[in-house]
This record gives sequence, structure tokens and C-alpha cells, in this order.
Amino acid sequence: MDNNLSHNSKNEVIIFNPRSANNKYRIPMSVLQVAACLEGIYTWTIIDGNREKDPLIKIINQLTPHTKYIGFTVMPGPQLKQAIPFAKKIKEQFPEIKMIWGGYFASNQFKTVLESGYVDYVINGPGDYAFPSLLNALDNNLPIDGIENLIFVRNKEIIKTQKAELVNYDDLKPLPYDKLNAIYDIPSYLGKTYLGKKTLAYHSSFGCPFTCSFCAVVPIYNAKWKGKAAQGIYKDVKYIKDKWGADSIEFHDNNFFVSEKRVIEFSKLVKDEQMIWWGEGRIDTINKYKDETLALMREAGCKMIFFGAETGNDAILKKMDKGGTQTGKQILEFAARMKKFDIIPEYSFVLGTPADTEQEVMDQINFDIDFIKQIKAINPDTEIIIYVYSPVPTEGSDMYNKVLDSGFRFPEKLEDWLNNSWENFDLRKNPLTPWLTHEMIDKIKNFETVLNGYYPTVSDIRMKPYQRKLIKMLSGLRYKTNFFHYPYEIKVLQKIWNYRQPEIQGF
Ligand code: B12
Ligand code: SF4
Repeated sequence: MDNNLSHNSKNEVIIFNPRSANNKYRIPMSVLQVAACLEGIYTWTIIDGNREKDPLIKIINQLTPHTKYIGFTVMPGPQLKQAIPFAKKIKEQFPEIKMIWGGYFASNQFKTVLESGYVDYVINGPGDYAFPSLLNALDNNLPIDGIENLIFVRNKEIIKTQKAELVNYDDLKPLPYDKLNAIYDIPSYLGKTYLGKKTLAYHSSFGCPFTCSFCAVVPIYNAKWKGKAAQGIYKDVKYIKDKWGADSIEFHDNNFFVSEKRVIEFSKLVKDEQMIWWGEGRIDTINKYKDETLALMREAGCKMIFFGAETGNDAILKKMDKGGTQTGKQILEFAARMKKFDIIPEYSFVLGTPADTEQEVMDQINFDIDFIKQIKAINPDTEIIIYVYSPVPTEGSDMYNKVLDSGFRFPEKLEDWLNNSWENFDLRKNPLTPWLTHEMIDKIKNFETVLNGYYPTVSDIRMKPYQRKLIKMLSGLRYKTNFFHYPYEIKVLQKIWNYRQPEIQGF
């Protein structure tokens, strides 16, 4: 790792965040953190596709004779709609500018990305040291093979350099919030959510210590996790609260709650700020927390936590390599425990995992539908998020081997990801996996519609009490009798009222 790049290059860098949300876009943490690593070395600017009418024109207008590099951050799904055509156009018109992609899509689908011919380099995982090192090497014609976390093509061969040790978050340069504010005003990034009027997005750790076989974090971080110290998180949060009025926080870490000690420290620091917060964690990890910790967290503003419950079936949990000690029984008991502390558990389920026979796949779907209803009976406030299993390339895992055996393949051409069907795949709505029949997809979708009718999400803050009552009444009989076929009457109301799905529009 080269931490000592102190030369001031005259070359300039544009960092682009393709549109990721129709509204309620958040502070673009990925590009902000990438910008931080260039501070003092390169002149950089951020272009946010969420904030521009025509971001491509904006990029082109910002080019100067010194613009030598353009970085795109790319996660799967909607960001591809701008990332792919824009990168292609830029490469056609300005072939001398180096196009560098980072983010989860780029890292996990690097082969397709690089074979497109219009992306020159992929940053594989954290870019905090890799990016400035790469630019420095390109500026000075130095070899790049020794730069960790880098993927590129040489003589038609894809070269993947060694993965770096996890970055020490506390050693990174401060995030350039004021510079971002000069480009795009920060208050517009602080959206109204279930948590508060001005919700801040914040990311405070890299990776995750687990290896769930369906998870895109695993191939990038290989069961490693490192968090920023509580003091540093508090300092940033307080700065944004005092300067721009943030009143709530969404922690966007893959696993915010790995360290109980860090959570306690942060809770103590933030307690008097009267901020409401939310983060993602694991049931078996937080179940080990002491009662005092859970009470302190709630007192400090933790109102809701997102958990990957995945399934109530212990055999499938094992197949998913969920690790730790999570079991169906524990998922149910934990929902009750959270109720005691007045913290809403937001449980996400992954339905439609592969099995040996069609009947087994269907039985599993039915099992989880029943299981979700049990959770709701124990703690009706539990929020349920349903995803259909979409494979990620976790090479070597049993689950991924099964996926490949079934004949499933990812698109081979980058542009193919723009097809509607692959967009649905990314949104984990219809995964195109050969073992799922239409009947199964319908069953999952229809159950989800009825469930959301009977228990509308609390995170839809625009929904009026009378609307909640009406849709609950309308869905009651279906929910109680397990009659999920063609729930058009519920769908119509959800459409008219523009019902919000946290799994797509932000948690
Ligand atoms: C915030 C977020 C969103 C926001 C978008 C934010 C915005 N700007 O408005 C919303 C809620 C809209 C969203 C949506 C989706 N998301 Co999202 N999202 C995230 C989340 C939680 C945080 C991203 C972030 O800010 N990270 C913080 C930065 C600092 O980390 P980073 O992005 O990894 O960046 C580092 C490196 O990757 C690298 N890097 C990244 N970009 C670049 C660019 C360059 C040029 C360089 C050099 C380096 C580089 O360097 C950075 C610093 O080290 C991540 C999980 C996570 N913890 O990262 C999921 C995540 C990226 N999302 C994911 C997915 C799948 C989606 C969806 C497509 C589907 C879904 N159901 O969730 C939807 C799309 C729906 C839609 N309508 O947009 C997955 C990707 C999984 C995969 N298969 O690859 C993730 C990993 C969550 C997960 N664990 O499943 N998301
Ligand atoms: S605990 Fe969550 S983030 Fe960690 S590997 Fe499993 S699914 Fe991924």
C-alpha cells in the first residue's frame, strides 16, 4: 500500500455517481470516500447522476485538457442504466481518458466489465489506497502489477492483483463534506424518512466477518470486517447535525453491529443528540448483546434494525452458510426480545433458493410463508422484507455450485445487463433462475402483496391512518385463509397510493 502519494498532479479526476434512486437519494458515500483519497493530490469533482438532469452532458462540459481520469461507482441495478451507456460514449469520444470503475457491480462482475472494451481498470473492493496509487502509476508510467485491489486486461488476459489487508478506517482522510456541499447542497441529501425529517446516510465499516453463500459482500471482503472508532463516527455525525440539521441516521454498513463495544461507545456519545438511527446487523450477534446494551441503544435513538433472517428452515440456513448460530427458533425468540426493548426488527427473507426437486423448492416457499406469519403473530411490528434469491458469484460455495449446475449463467456482455429482465434480477424481484417456475414466483409475489396489505410498512410515512385501516381490512381474509391468488384489489390500492417498498426504494 502506498500511503505517501504527496505529489500534486496537474491531472484532474471526475468521479461519477450514476443515478441510483428516483427520489430520496442519499449523500453519495462511495464517491465522497473516493474523493477523500484524492484530497491534496488531484483536483477532483463529483458529478451525481441523482442531482443532474443530463449527467452525461455535465460530465462532458466539465472536461478540461487536464482531465485524464474518470471514475464511476457502480452497484447492480438502476445505476447500470447510466453507467453503461455513458462509459461507452465517453470512451468513444475521448479514448485517451482512462475509465476506472469501482463498487460492488464492478468488483463482482469484473470480467464482463473489462471485456466491454470501454472500462480500462476495475478497483476490486476498497479504493482508498488503490485508486491514488493507480493514478500515480499511470501519471508516471510506473508498473501497476504491485498495486493491490486492482483488475485490468493485459494482452487479452485478465490480471487480478493481490487483495489488500482491510483498510484502517481511522487512518483515512476526512470526508470532504464542505467541498461536496459546494457542488451539491448537503441539505437536499438529508431526506425525510421514517426515522426523521433530515436523515443522514453514513458508512462506518468495511466488510463483514461472515460468509453467507448468497451475499455479494463475501467475494470482496472474504469474511473480514473493520470499523471506524465510535469517536470518529460521532464527530462526523455531530458536524452534519450542527451544520446542516441532520436529525436521524441510516448506517449503510453491511454489518454495523459486529462490535458490541463500539455500539456501546457510540450510543453513549450520541445519546444526548436526540437523533434516531437505524443500521444492519445479525440476529445471532445482537442476541448476544446484554440487556443493558439493548436498552442503552434504544435510549440513544436506535429505533429499527435490519436483519438478514433469510429463512426459518435450519437446513437451508446451513446451506446458505449463514455461519454463526442463527436458527429458526432463535429468529422467533429474538423478535419477541426486540419487542421488549421497543426496537423494531426489520427481517429480510430470501425465498426461492435452489433445491433438488421442484416440489422441494415449493415446499420451502410455503414453509417460509408460514414462518413469516408466525413472526408477525409474535411481534406484529416486525417489518418483513422479501427478496427472491438472486445468485452472486461466490465461487466455490455449495450454493453457487448448485446454481451453476442448474444451467444459470450471468450475462456475458455488459450491455445485456440493461435488459429489463436483468434489471429485475438485480432488484431481486425475478431472478431468472431455472429452478423457479412462474407459479413459484407468483406465489412469493402474491404473498408479499397480501402481507404488505395486511401489515403496511411503517417506513411509508405518507400513508394515512385511514389508508392503513382500509387496506388491512381488505387483505384480512386472504391473509388469514392463505388465499393469495390474484390479489388485484390490493395491488390497485398500492398503486394508487404509491405504496413504498423499502427493499427497492431504500430501507
Ligand atoms: C446506499 C446503498 C444504496 C442506496 C443508493 C444510495 C444513493 N446514492 O442514493 C439505495 C438504497 C438506493 C440502494 C439501492 C440498491 N442497492 Co444498494 N447499497 C447501498 C449500500 C448500503 C451503501 C453504499 C455505500 O455508500 N457504501 C459506502 C462506500 C464508502 O463503500 P463502497 O461503495 O464499497 O465504496 C468503496 C469501494 O467499493 C470502492 N469504490 C466504490 N466505488 C468506486 C468508484 C471508483 C472510481 C473507485 C476508484 C473506487 C470505488 O472504494 C470505496 C471506498 O473504499 C451498499 C452496502 C454497502 N455497505 O456498501 C448497498 C449495496 C451496494 N446495494 C446493493 C444492491 C443489490 C442494491 C439494489 C440494486 C437492490 C436491492 N434490492 O438492494 C438497490 C437498487 C434499487 C434502486 N432503486 O436503486 C448490494 C450490491 C450487491 C451485489 N450483488 O453486488 C449492496 C452491497 C448491499 C448488499 N449487501 O446486498 N443501495
Ligand atoms: S451477515 Fe449479512 S453482510 Fe455478512 S455475509 Fe451474511 S448476508 Fe452478507
